[in-house]
Amino acid sequence: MSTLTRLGWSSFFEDQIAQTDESLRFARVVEEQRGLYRIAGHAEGWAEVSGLFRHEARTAADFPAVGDWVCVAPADVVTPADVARGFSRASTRAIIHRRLERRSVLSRAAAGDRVEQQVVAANVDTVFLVSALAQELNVRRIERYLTMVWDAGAVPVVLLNKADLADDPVAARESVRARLPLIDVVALSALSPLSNDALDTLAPYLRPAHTIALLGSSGVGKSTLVNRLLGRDAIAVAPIRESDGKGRHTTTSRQLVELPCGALLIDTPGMRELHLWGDESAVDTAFDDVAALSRDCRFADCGHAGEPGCAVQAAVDAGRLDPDRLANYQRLLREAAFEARKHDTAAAANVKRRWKHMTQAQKALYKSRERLE
Ligand SMILES: Nc1nc2c(ncn2[C@@H]2O[C@H](COP(=O)(O)OP(=O)(O)OP(=O)(O)O)[C@@H](O)[C@H]2O)c(=O)[nH]1
Ligand SMILES: [Mg+2]
Ligand SMILES: [Zn+2]
Repeated sequence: MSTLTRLGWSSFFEDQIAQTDESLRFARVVEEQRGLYRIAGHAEGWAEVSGLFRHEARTAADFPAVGDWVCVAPADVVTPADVARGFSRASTRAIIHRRLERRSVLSRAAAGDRVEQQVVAANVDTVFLVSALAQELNVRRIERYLTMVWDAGAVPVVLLNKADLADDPVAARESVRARLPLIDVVALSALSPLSNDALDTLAPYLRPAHTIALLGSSGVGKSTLVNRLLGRDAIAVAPIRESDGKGRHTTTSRQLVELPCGALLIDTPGMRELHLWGDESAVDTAFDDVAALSRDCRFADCGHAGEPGCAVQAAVDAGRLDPDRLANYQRLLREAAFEARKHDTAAAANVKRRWKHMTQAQKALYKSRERLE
């Protein structure tokens, strides 16, 4: 397998470069740290985007993210010969001139002054949605993420980690399975070697050049699982705080690692709550001050637009809430509701696409089972 193929290159990307300069080199972003990108492929090491790239980018989502394929100019590439001549990879940065179109993209709503789309991972085939059996499972929440993963163009798999802490992990898994009949659901413990049962279910996904992103709240054990699958401790994990059983946001950057089996795993920092882009509750998180005030409104469905007994409007009148902030909140809620409706009208198409994904995944599953037998 060529280096690029090993890293997940496919005809989807090949087709995008048919007419471009042959001298360009291609690489995949395997790590991102504050505007610097570690790349692998035709070029290796750290890279940054060109001035023109930066100039033309309209939103944060336009910039490369882990999993993206990018073009770098050959002059910028540090070859092994350059290194032999004394060029150090640390001091020479490749320049990224272009990001190829994404086959799939996982985004979340990033909370700041305003809610912005933040790309969590690009060109992902499968998403391992990780929950911990230590806490009470919220299947409705998992269901919502499933839809969003499908909409992002990836196939979701539900991983129930920390089976060692559950009274009856098999029953827990079966009840989730009953609710989500189309989805592979695995109960496992990342602290011990995976059971044959867990490996059987995961094997079809853990195949060469297949990109898998791990998503889930902080502390559910995503990095521990990556280390388990890697067979070594490559990523730092931290103990759960005793006081509240919550994680500490140990992982702070996203990174793609190649497993011995050839699958490509993207570890992501846990979100306090998993708020994917297009999720109305993401707006509430970014505006939790407004959301908290609105609990005191007389009507549960108060639109904070002149209704009697509106606690939010009262806070604005009293100068305790910036009216611009309220306006932003309302605009974003409308946008999120619009997005949700759009998804509803596209429901038929989604179901079709979902089935296509499912049948593809099922096919792969049966094929790999044949191989295993
Ligand atoms: N009992 C038990 N503990 C686990 C298991 N998997 C992970 N842990 C522990 O849970 C804690 C958090 O694990 P991490 O892997 O850092 O969690 P994470 O999801 O990567 O967290 P963030 O990086 O903050 O998003 C660590 O103390 C792990 O040792 C498991 O299967 N069983
Ligand atoms: Mg982690
Ligand atoms: Zn109100």
